[in-house]
Amino acid sequence: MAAITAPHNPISATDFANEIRTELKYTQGVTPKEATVDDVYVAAATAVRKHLVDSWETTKQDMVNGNTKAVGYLSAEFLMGRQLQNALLNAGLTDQFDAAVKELGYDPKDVIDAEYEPGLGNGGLGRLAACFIDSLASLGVPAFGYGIQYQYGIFKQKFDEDGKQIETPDYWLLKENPWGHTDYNRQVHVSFGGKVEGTKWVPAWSVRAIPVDYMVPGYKSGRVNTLRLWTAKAEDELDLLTFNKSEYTKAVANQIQAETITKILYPEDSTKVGKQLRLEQQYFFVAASIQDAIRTFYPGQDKPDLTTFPQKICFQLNDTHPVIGIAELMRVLLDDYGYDWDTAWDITSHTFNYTCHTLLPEALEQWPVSLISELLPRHMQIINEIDRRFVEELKGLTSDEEKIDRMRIISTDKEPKVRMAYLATAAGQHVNGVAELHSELLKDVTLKDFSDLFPQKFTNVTNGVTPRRFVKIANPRMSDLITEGLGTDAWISDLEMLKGLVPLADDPEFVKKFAEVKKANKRDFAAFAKRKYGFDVDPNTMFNSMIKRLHEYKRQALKILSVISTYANIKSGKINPDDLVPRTVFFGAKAAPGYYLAKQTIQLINNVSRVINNDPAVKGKLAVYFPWNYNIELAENLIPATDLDEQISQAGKEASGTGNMKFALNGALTVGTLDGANVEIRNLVGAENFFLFGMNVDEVTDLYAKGYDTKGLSHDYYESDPDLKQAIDLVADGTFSDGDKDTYKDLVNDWLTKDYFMTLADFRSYMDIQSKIEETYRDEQKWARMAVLNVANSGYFSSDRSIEDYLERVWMTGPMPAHRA
Ligand code: 26V
Repeated sequence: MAAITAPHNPISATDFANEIRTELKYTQGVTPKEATVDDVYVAAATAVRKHLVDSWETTKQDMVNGNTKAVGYLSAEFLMGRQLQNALLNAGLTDQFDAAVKELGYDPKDVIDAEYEPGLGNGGLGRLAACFIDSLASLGVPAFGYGIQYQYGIFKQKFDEDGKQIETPDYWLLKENPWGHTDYNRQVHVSFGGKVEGTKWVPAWSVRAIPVDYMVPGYKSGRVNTLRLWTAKAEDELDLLTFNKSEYTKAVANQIQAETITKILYPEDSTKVGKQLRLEQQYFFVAASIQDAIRTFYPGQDKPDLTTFPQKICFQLNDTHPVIGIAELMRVLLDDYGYDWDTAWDITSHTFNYTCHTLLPEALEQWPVSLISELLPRHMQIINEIDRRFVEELKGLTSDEEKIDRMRIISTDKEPKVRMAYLATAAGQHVNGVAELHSELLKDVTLKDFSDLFPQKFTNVTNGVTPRRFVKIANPRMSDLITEGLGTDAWISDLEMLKGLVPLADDPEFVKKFAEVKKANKRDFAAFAKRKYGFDVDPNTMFNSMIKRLHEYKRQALKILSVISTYANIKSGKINPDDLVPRTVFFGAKAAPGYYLAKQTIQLINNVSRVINNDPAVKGKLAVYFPWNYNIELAENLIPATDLDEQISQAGKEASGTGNMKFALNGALTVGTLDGANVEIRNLVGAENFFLFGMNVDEVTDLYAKGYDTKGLSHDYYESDPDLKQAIDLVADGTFSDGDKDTYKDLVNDWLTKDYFMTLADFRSYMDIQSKIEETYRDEQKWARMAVLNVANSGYFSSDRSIEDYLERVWMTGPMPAHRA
């Protein structure tokens, strides 16, 4: 059966303008004359939504009535980005919108710009979830995204006059949110605390979980899935009895306690936060989602046959955050539906799969048994039993007692903890890493004992990104050129078709056009940077970007030290500035509020930027900009304008990276280490089209074995490399802190005594590759040709391909048959 491809929407621009007018009147209550651009945005969003409602409805019906297993993507983060352009694209209304809005007297760009970007995620993990639900819908796979409707997203970042990061709250719901539909009629209840009597849980308190539903329209699939984000409300909004006694504060206490659960996204990423509230958040959203899945797939049934549950839906655990769901499904089956342990376990273990997104041991969550016992006493009982039975199973597989001890779900230390990654691995059908190298390291290091005994559970699914948002929408010029080159726009849903561009890399005409697209994108970005940040960016320089969370392992320090070194060598005359390729370096990065060294690095970058940009000696040769509050919007603007992308993490630390894929797909060349998905990018685009430097995983391991971080070996690198020494000395001597020698002393001290992520050890190799980069860049034609080859060979990194891999290797399901009215 041919898949349905949503036709270009047949309505005219004039009709769409009328629909917007109708929404202005009936939704916003304003006349076109009174309307502001914010009104027009809400009206347009509401109008587009209505074009998607029919498909949304049929998708839901077909999912429940059909027999294609659905996917429930459980994720504490969904970093969606703005919705309007994506909704227009998938509704086939982009052109009508442009014309209609102009007819109403507005610039379409301003209307798009009126949308406030929701920041319900920290970084790569949350953005991946957003790409995945886009691809699930585009492939026509029945799926729910389940997560949390935080009232405050990731903090807004500003810099103070010293260049320090300041965090301010992100109250995104202050602006109208036309995409989320709060469905009070579909609330469920989630309980906490209390005690167990025998095996009966008597909770102490509960909250209401209210779904806020978002449409997830597929691209040309005719399908619209649902993202369901839960918001917490008190059971009794207000305690009237107390209120009548005039104890107002006490009367609203319940409400405050309940609403705190979904108040704010934890701004941490990869660091320990053993906070009760975080466990409350995790349990809250998975418990609500499990109830929701049961009622969705067994509508109106009091005593459903839940042995069929794994045929209805499988849950993907996006990292350890939703892993408490395993104990919750067991509890529901045992206590609410009366199944025996073996049946309940059989259902549960066939329902969950787990994706690990890290190799940093500190990011693998472990919850103290004491905390779980207090908040979820029945779940702790169940986890104890899972652990006991797991140990029994292990005894049948190995006689190695130490190994069994290492593998226990509940650690045996003084303060025992539940290792959530182990629980997920023991209970789930599959465990996957997010890039080939990462999956290998998971098997060989992080989860080695498990992969030795359960090799069949382990697989890899390399990450991907959605070509709709990150190519078609973000880079319209290049998209048009690709469509022209291939003679079709079918590549947007079949990204491997980009391979068809390979021969065009040898067509000077095409390569020239490609280079012109990049130049135009750079001019656009310069205008955007001026408007938004007041920066005077020179679009005739090389654009060199490093945008990602600020973390030591990602090594923004390496980049800034190299910039300092180049600057110092120009100043001292060692480098003739006329020999340099003029370059503008961009950073975008948020640091977790409690991450001290990361925050010092931010301050250093800002001050290097201030010094360099104000020094006439390097004017026109070297500039550094650090636009604050890095978010999806900035990524969408900067990536298409970038010539050179930095992926310079210490080998073995970045699980995958997804920014690297976005850049390659937009014709930036990568300077990078053999880490995460860089390895696969390099293999596909060709080693000659990738700037490789630095140690590989084995070399890193050897250097640790020699005592690099424990014996202070970094100091040797400092002493023996005059460029490195000079750069670090400038940081230490106050050049970037108005003469104050203390500002960066902890950072400098860390570099010289520990340098766990081996920034100093990789410095020389990083500097050496720069000359090759410059030499290549000087040959415009050559650089552009390499860029074309990067695009042509990166089709593999579509999240559509990732989802196809999950379907085949993990979920064992596929698209629904196309809908027939
Ligand atoms: C961990 C934690 C732990 C404590 C509290 C808050 C919090 C929030 C997020 C995380 C997850 C850290 C793992 C993570 O973000 N991994 C990234 O996942 C990307 C998508 O797979 C991948 O491309 C990046 O390489 C990887 O760092």
